[in-house]
Parts: sequence; C-alpha cells; structure tokens
Amino acid sequence: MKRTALTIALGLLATGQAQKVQVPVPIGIALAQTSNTALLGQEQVIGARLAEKHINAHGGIGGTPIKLIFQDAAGDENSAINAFQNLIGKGNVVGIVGPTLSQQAFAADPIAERAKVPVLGPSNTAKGIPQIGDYIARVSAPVAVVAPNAIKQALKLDPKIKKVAVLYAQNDAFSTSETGTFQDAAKAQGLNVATVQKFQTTDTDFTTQVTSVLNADVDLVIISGLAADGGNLVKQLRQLGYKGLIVGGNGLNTSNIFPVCQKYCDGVIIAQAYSPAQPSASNQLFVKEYRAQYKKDPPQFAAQAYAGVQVMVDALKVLDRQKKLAQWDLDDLRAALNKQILAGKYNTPLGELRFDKEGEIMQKEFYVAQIKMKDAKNGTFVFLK
Ligand code: 1QQ
Repeated sequence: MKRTALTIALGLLATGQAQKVQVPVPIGIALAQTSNTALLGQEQVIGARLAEKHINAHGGIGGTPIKLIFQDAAGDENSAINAFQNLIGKGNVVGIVGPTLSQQAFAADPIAERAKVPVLGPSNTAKGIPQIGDYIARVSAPVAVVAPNAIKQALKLDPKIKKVAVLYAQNDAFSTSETGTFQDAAKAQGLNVATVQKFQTTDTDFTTQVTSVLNADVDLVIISGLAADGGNLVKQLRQLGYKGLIVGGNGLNTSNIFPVCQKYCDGVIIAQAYSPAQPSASNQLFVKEYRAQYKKDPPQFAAQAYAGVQVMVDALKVLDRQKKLAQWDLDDLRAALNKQILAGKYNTPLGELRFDKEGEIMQKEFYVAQIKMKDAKNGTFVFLK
C-alpha cells in the first residue's frame, strides 16, 4: 500500500503534472504550405479550414470549439518531422491530420506513433501507410483501389489501346507504389507495358524519357509523379509529338497543374477518391460552402482534408459525451481518441466511411475525371464516372 503510493508519487515527480486537454481543442494540421508540394497542400489547407469553420459554427464539440494548429510540413521529410514534433510537444494537439506526401508520412508518422498521438493521413495513398503503427490511419484510399479505375476508363475511351508506356518518380514513395499498381493493372487488362521510364520529382527536362516513349510507339502513357514534374512531363510529351491518351496519377490531381502544362493538360485522365456529385448530406453541405467561397467545385484533396478533420471531431464528440474534453488528461484522451477513430462510422464528403482494425479506410465509391482545358489557363475536371 505504502509502496504503491510512493511509486505513484515518484511517477508524478518524474513526469510532472498530467497535462489536461486545452480549450479550444487543438487539432494539429501538418500540410505542405510551401515548396512544390504546396500545389497539392494548398487545397488541403482550404479543406481543413472549411471543416473548422463549419464545425465551430455548429456548436463545436458539445459546445467546445476546436482550433486547428497549422505547422507547415512543406514537401520534405525533415519539415514534416519538425511539424509533427512541434504539434505534439508545443501545440499539445489531441491528434494530427497530415502530412501531405506518403514519402513524408513514412518519416514523420513514427514520431506520432512513439508519442501515442493519433494521425489521420489526408492524402497518403502508398501501400503500407496504416501499417506504420497503431496510431496511424488514413482517410485517403490507397493506390491499389483508386488507380486502376483510370486505366479502365482509358480503355473505354479507346478500346484499341494495346501498348503502354509507364513513367514514375523514383525518389517518391507514393509514385513508386502507384506505378506498381498501374503496371499490374495494365497487365491485368491485357495491355503490353512496352517501356518503363524513371525520373525525379525535381526534374524539369524529360527529353530522354519522352524520346523513349515515342520510340516505343505506345497508345497510352501512364504517369506517377507529383504536380510540377508531372505537369512538365505532360507538356513535354505533347510538345515532342505524343498524340495518345495520358493517365495521370494522384500527384497530378489538382487544377494547380494547369499553369504548368497549360493547354497540354487537356485530356489527362485521373482517378478520383471524391466527386462533388457524391449525394451524402455532408457532401452537399461541403460543396455548398466551398462553392460560396471559391466559385467552383471542391477538389479531392480539399474533400479528404475536410473529412480528416471531421472524422477526428466526430470521434471526439463521442468521448466528450463520456466526460467533457477539458477534464481529460491529454495522454488519456489521445489514446482514447485513437481507439474511437477506428470504432466509428462517419458520414463525410467522401461518403460513408469507416476503418479496418489497422486504420485502413473503408470507402465505397470511386470516380474518374478528365481534364478539359478552355484555354491555356482555365480548365475543369469533367467526371467520366
Ligand atoms: C501520396 C499521394 C500524393 C500524391 C498526395 C498529395 O497520394 O504521397 O501518397
């Protein structure tokens, strides 16, 4: 009895006083606000901010508002690690939505895992993300279930496609994962993968790769890279004379590539884990609020970031009903939140979703869109499916 009391007292001395959850409830957002990756991250920041605004306008969590704490995770591993460390140690966040790239998630998620802070990946689609640890889940469906849809649509548009060229950024974890899926899917569709070309996300000149593609005389090109490199590759393919269909992967999935490939973006086919036409009540509200502010339909990355914040808040609402959040010890709440995220079912702009026991998203609907350019600057994603 005495011994137990002493052990507890020593424990408290060692750890300091248990920290309570702050009000407004801090949720960490570690996204690419700068660097080339901000072409993708900007849309996520918009989605997260819209979620915060919507949630706080509707009573927050049982009357307690939330506060998103932003740390720029840029496009590299070290920035993501620093962002995570700041959010966990200084921001006292209950959980983190981020980072933008899988390449960064493999480096930064283990920091959260060790600190027992739940992470929801808003756009980490490489194979193996939820398996990083018990505290890691994602609202971004993996390449394995999203990417093959684009090839199927390409074949619907042009059933005569036989030969394919595949290109990917070899220094990026998502791109290497996605190209594996693309190559398997192409072969499963009976296509001949005539050439596989590598590049770096930092490359700006793709003459060598494009020359190989043209020599292989293919009728479909499939690209796994990020926005700036991917956009430039599309542009150079067209400028050097490639005429066939182009499938772009998730890294090209933003209207922010329009200034890069301009009129040459026209026709690029990209699979989607989100559609503005998704009929859920949650999505209709999201679309309305997004349109009111930005005068266009919301893109996938904004919808996924919105869903990430929403899932965290929905799970926090359940815990708040057990005991008001401000009365929880922060460590206890982080652990309980992680369990609750995995236990719940959520109505989000992505439709109804839940998680398997590893934190993998279970999502029902997927789509494919094709870029239609009006002129060199303005274009839209037209949904084919
Ligand atoms: C990943 C991705 C990126 C293209 C999202 C921005 O899917 O890194 O996993």
